[in-house]
Amino acid sequence: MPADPERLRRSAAPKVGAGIVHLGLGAFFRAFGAIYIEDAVRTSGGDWGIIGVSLQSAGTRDKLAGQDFVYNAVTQNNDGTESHRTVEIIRDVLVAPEDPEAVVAAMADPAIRIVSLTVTEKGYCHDPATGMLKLDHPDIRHDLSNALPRSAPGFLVRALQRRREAGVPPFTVLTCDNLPENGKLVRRAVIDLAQQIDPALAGWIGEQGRFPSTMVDRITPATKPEDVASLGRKLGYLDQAPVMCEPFRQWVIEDDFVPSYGDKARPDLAVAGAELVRDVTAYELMKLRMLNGTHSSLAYLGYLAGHETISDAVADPAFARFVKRLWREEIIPSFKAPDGVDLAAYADALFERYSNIAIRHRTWQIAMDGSQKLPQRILGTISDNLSAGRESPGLVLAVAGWMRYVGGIDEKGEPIEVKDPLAERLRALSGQAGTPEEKVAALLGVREVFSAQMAEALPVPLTKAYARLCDIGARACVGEIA
Ligand code: CS2
Repeated sequence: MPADPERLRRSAAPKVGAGIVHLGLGAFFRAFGAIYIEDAVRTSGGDWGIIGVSLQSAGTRDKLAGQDFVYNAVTQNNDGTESHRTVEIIRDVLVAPEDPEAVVAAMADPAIRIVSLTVTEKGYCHDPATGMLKLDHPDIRHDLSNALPRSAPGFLVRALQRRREAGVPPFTVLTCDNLPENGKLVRRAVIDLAQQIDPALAGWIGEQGRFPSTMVDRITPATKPEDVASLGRKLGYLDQAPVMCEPFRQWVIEDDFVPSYGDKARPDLAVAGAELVRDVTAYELMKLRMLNGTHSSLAYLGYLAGHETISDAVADPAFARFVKRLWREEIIPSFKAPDGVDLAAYADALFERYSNIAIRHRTWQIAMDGSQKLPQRILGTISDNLSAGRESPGLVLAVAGWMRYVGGIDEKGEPIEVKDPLAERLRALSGQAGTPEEKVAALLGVREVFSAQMAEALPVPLTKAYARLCDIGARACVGEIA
């Protein structure tokens, strides 16, 4: 079936000018931020076209370029029905490794007022346990001595440097990754890096830059070849780069954009359904702990138990009881709800979302990069429970599940393809240790993941959970706790 850009392009409306550069043009942003921004422009106007940047490979650009950067977002409902819409807000896609100068130049263009990011947890080059920029990270070391960067913080700093030299105000940095206080985190990374390059630049960014924190939420599994084929059959032409997503979406944003742009500082996101608030912290905690924390728990334990997707896992009664117990007994008591939010109802809604059988969200996909995810998703909850004298047997089992997973061998003795920036080190640590106690101790020693306090508090319950996992398997362990 051929591609047909003419049919894909929905309207003959004139293209809006670019106002946003987005770093990390993956499926999530195309199913989420791009749609909010397009909806805002449709209703309220503004030059908010998006220039996407792929920081790694040319794959997305190559697919989108052949169809004028237009693609379909397919919403998959639990009853098996689907709807799709075209998204036309992307103006261009740049591939950073091919031409980093073009990326810095695009970000330095005075028409650009926002640089948004979905570069995943590891893209910030920070230490997950402390939140500090890793000055010894290979990409950061490269960016310190080269004007054309590789890392996301490097691109932000070099583009801000160029704007300052040209007398142009900074852009707002709008991070959309699942990290706690994500605005503060990226601000610190940018200022720390700028400080090494030019302290005056760091001062200027600190004073004039804006880094609102955000809470982002929409389940967007990776697009599979069968999704492309099935959409093509429905449309009668090929869209090579559709994105698949659930109906639900929520975007909570701190309303703190670079003031000198006045009412042109951001699109009218509220009209598109985003919530603009003063402080997003409570929403972030809720989402990271309740959604992402249980996602990761289901990912490791579910994968070990042989469940391919989240919906498969929660269709298993033992896992369904387990995840509900996690919310009720361990997660909800650990933090304060955002004003007016009923956490029990939020948990019920999450369970419904997880049960959507049309969304084939693989446990393996969510299991990726666990070393970067565990602290904010699970360990913070365990730590707060410890301080309050509460136990967290379910979350401790999830951490034990991660430890078993990164060992690289599943319950049938088959290899696991572990994707994680620390994968080799984690596997070696686990492999070299003999008994469950030694394995747990070795992995607890990984300071990027576990603080000294956690490493001291967890050996006994974790070793017990890990040994039990080895003895009776993940499904039975989940059943024991649920
Ligand atoms: C998931 C998230 O892959 C993962 O780690 O937990 O991508 C999750 O689907 C989103 O945060 C939902 O908003």
